[in-house]
Amino acid sequence: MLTSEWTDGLHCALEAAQVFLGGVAIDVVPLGSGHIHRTYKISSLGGSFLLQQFNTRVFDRPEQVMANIMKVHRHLYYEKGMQPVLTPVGLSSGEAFWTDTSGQLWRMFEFIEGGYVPEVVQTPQQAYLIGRAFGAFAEALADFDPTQLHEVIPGFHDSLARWHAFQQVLAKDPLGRAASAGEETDALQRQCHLFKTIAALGLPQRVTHNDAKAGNVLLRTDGSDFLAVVDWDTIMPGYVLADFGDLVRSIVSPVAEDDPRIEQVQVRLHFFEALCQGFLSEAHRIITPNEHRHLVLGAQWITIEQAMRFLLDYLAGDMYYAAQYEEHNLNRARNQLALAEAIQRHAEEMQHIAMAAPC
Ligand code: GN1
Ligand code: MG
Repeated sequence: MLTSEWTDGLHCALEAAQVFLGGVAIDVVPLGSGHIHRTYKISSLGGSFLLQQFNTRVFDRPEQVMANIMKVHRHLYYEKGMQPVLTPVGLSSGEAFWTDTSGQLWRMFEFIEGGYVPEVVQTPQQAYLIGRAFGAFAEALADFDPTQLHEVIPGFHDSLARWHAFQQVLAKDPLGRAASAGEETDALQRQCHLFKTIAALGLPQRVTHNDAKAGNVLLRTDGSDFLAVVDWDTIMPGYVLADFGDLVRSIVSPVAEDDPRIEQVQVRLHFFEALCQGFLSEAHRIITPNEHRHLVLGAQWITIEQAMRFLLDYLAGDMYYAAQYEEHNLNRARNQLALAEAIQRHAEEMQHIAMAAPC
């Protein structure tokens, strides 16, 4: 049975869709599993669209997000001829957002047809294609000046600042949850030296996606190729290691990031190899030797950072990542810590594989 919140959501989404499309929307269906926005597929007489209720708590500078997306769209579509490519649909007034009567922001994109997103990556071929999609994305953006983009979430991958914030929340312990997360907190404590190592590498700033997880690539339904990289909200200046790290984090484990069966978390080395082959087959033209040498370190870094983000949110009371049950964010943190440990155990083999891939 539909909850009233859900029904209201559909009703509001349809109203927003009519505003964007001048009244020709005919159907609305909830879509996707993102943590941040609410997403709907809109069918209309003029084709299909993706509509989102935009989360202004996470992105408090929505105009900057859309300004970045427009610039990246122009670069990829007009200068690189990338197709299909994420394409925003504005209002007839030219504005990117519509604000409803309750103050919620809505935005729209063209719907990219013929694709699917695997929830958990099931074959090395999928890992290869997802790697290639993000490798091509990085390559196509390598000549785009990162200073042209807004830093939409300042310090997004500043792990040292996040570590500081984590310790503050831990000390306050607003919900009395710290006692139930003692082991996880200790594990983070043991790993946080990596944050300093990464900051000291002197890596080049590039235009990066910053949410380069497998779920943000559309694959062709027939499995023959990738279609497009989506979810561009966090595109901003960053390190290529962060994107590669998110790819590893979301591809090598056979279970989803919130699976509580942490004994099932492991590194599937042949998936990692396929990912490296795919990513570097495109990105080898732009990656520096220093970046190449540190790809595996990037995977460890981002996985630990993600564990810290989940654990911080658990301690803070699930303010950022939607939690379906009380220990959801704690389980996410446990899962990611187990993955970081597995990556560390296999680091030597992974390094060998990454260096053997074409570059
Ligand atoms: C969030 O909403 P989604 O799933 O696209 C988060 C990412 C995390 C990811 C973990 C803006 O992305 O950074 O890696 O959850 N996005 C933001 O699944 O914080
Ligand atoms: Mg995202």
